[in-house]
Amino acid sequence: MDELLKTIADRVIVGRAHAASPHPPELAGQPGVRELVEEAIAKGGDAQVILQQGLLAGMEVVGQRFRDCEIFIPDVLASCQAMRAGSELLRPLLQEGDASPRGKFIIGTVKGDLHDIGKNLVAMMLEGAGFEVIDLGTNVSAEKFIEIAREHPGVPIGLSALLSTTMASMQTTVKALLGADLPQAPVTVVGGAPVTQQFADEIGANGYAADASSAVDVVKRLVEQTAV
Ligand code: B1M
Repeated sequence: MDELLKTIADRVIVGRAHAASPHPPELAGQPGVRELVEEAIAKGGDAQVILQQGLLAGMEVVGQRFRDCEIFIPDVLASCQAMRAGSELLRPLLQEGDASPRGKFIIGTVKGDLHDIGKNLVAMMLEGAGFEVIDLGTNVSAEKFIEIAREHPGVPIGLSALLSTTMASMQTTVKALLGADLPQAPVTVVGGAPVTQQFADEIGANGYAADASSAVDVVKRLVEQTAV
């Protein structure tokens, strides 16, 4: 299984989504992330392990290479497609288990920010924990968050930001939600690579989560607190 997980990570890095893909040409005819994840599942691999040690391990390297200017946006997009081909297969498995209905959860990536892989994982894990997720997508304005918060009073709202520049949008959005005339006070959870607990406290967010698994714990805790 270790070798298979390593190959999955390698195929995420080179952006090989599936066997029929022409990219990259030197791997023509060879399995992509989709087939390899199918194989790992068929061999009884744990969905969390495949996600962490296969897909996310690959994305970690992609992030380092992008930062070091060894690869460029088209390469990163190919890796994102490969990551998606695998995570879609894992989605139903990550949703098994403790999935008793727990209410709704709103999530979006803040205005100016197009990164959605982390946000999608958070949404997937919350669905897995029994939440009905309302996913607003990326580049979501403060006005849109307020509109949806008004339609769904008291439902916790997750904001994701991946750029240091869009942390300002996150701050603006939380401030706008707190200042909006909503039927119930908004409950916000923030996260994304540049976001920290300290920043969450500074902007008045109710919760911060460093990764998708801890987002589930934070949201559950906030829901319990608001129900008391
Ligand atoms: Co972008 N990008 N990118 N990029 N990109 C980063 C974020 C960057 C760190 C790369 C780098 O330079 N090292 C850098 C930001 C630097 C900074 O601001 N500090 C960067 C840049 C600069 C840019 C552009 C400006 C590049 C350019 O155009 N010159 C541009 C901006 C576009 C925009 O948004 N307006 C850009 C574009 C892109 C692509 C479109 C090519 C692509 C995004 C495709 C997509 O998402 N559909 C992309 C990608 C893929 C990355 C990297 C390589 C990977 C991000 C990722 O998906 N990671 C990234 C480098 C890196 O992060 N190391 C980078 C995997 C994902 C699972 O992790 O998103 O962190 P992450 O999510 C985690 C946690 O953060 C947390 O849980 C998740 C799962 O554990 N989490 C939450 C996330 N949201 C949460 C919400 C929560 C709780 C937890 O509660 C609600």
